[in-house]
Amino acid sequence: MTSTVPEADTRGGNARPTAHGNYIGGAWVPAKSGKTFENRNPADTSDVIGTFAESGPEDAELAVAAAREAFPRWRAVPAPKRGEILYRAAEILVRRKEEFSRDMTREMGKVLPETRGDVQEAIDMTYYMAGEGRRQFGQTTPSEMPDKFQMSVRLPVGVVGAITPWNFPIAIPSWKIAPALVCGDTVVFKPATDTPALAERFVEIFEEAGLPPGVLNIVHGGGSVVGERLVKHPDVPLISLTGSREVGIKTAENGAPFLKHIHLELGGKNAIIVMDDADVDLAVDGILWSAFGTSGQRCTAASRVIVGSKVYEPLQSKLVERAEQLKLGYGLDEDVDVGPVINRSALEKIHSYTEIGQGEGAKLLTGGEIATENGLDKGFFYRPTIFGDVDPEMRIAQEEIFGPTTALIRATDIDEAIRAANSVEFGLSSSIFTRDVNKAFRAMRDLNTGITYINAGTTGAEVHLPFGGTKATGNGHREAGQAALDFYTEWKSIYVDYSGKLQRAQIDEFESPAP
Ligand code: UN1
Repeated sequence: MTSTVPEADTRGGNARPTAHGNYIGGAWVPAKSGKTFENRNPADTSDVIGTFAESGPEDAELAVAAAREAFPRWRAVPAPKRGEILYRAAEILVRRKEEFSRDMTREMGKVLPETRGDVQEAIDMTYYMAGEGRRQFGQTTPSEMPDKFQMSVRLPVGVVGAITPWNFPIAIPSWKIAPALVCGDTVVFKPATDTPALAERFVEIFEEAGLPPGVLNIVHGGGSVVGERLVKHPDVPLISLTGSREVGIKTAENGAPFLKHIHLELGGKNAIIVMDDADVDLAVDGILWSAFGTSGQRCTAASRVIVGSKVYEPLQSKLVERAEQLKLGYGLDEDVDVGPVINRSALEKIHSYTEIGQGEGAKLLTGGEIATENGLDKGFFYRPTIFGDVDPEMRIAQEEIFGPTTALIRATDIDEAIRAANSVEFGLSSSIFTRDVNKAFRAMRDLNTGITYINAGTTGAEVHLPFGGTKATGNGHREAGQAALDFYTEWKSIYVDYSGKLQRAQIDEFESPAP
């Protein structure tokens, strides 16, 4: 067992012991107040990652002013040329992937293969959006009148406020920043206070790739200060937020008086259905990855498993056995499967749900405790937790826990399974394990989520399809893929009359040529 972390472990790459600041108008500057906050390694809280600008509303103001000033010039840069800068940024990310991945494990805890995946997702997204510089297609269509041409074009909107969480410190920012930039918008980026270092790295690569000053700005600090200032700022017409349902609602309310375009990516309570005809071993692999990867701290985590009555017992015993083999520890140690959770309050919230589940009468099959052995007490570790015989209405089966906790629910047939899966307020991701093509197609149609997987877990979205959910997971927008362009641009319809005379749509009759 090598789960202890040596003090000031520097395998994470570039430690930044001093305040780096905000990036505003092309310069790294401290917060106006001079205040800073410290960020620490969640696997070992004695390891200080660095100190970062603790910004106030005045810093957000400066960043918005810089982004606003940069907008007319940036929107005038031909989209393919904007795409070329993204292409260069992606190349730099490829070069720095290993360093960033190590830094990310140190900063937020998930194990190295997963942080590599996070950086890879940003590489994929940045290349994909670089290509959109040469697409951003509109429509051309015949007019109902002669000698008239018409088309629709996408136009940038203005300054984007991008507010991002800590669980995908580079991937999620890339979902917002890359499409915004290629579409010609400018950005003020407010990353989570738990992952400021990785956010800075992401901004640095755009600086190195030659992005003009002011086009991308970063302001560190709390959501209730910096985030709220962006949402209430009249010069920020677009807000994209990935966060909690509560913050999402507040964001929509605060942005409403300005009629802002608000994209919200909120919670999930995702279910994996395992039918009686499924490959149970494959399902167990999918459940372990989806429930305990990133210590369950994904919007797409499988926090419910709905199991056919014939396979319930074998699945339960295999799953518990495999979960108990998962090794907790520092994510840079190669034999570690599950890293820490992000901070103390997350640890406490996760543990409170164990108590809630027990109070509700669910059977705790494994886990359910804070892990402290072999130096794990230096960080925030929670044992992979499985509840059995869970009623779909219990709180542990309804509320987002955002930790390594999953609930097994019995179902007698596909109808009951789909009903249980849909019986939550969220609608992000879902999955079904079955070998019956009819059941698979039923699930694809009837699982009320933005994403459905067949014979795979609930995580693993790729960047060229839309990402987002139904119901309380969001407000109907999607990110990634072509769908992202719809958020970061507005359509303009253009009519060109070259007849040389007044032609009135819907009024003047077209005279068909005589037969
Ligand atoms: C999230 O959990 O917020 O599909 C994003 C996935 C990842 C992205 C998850 N590619 O799980």
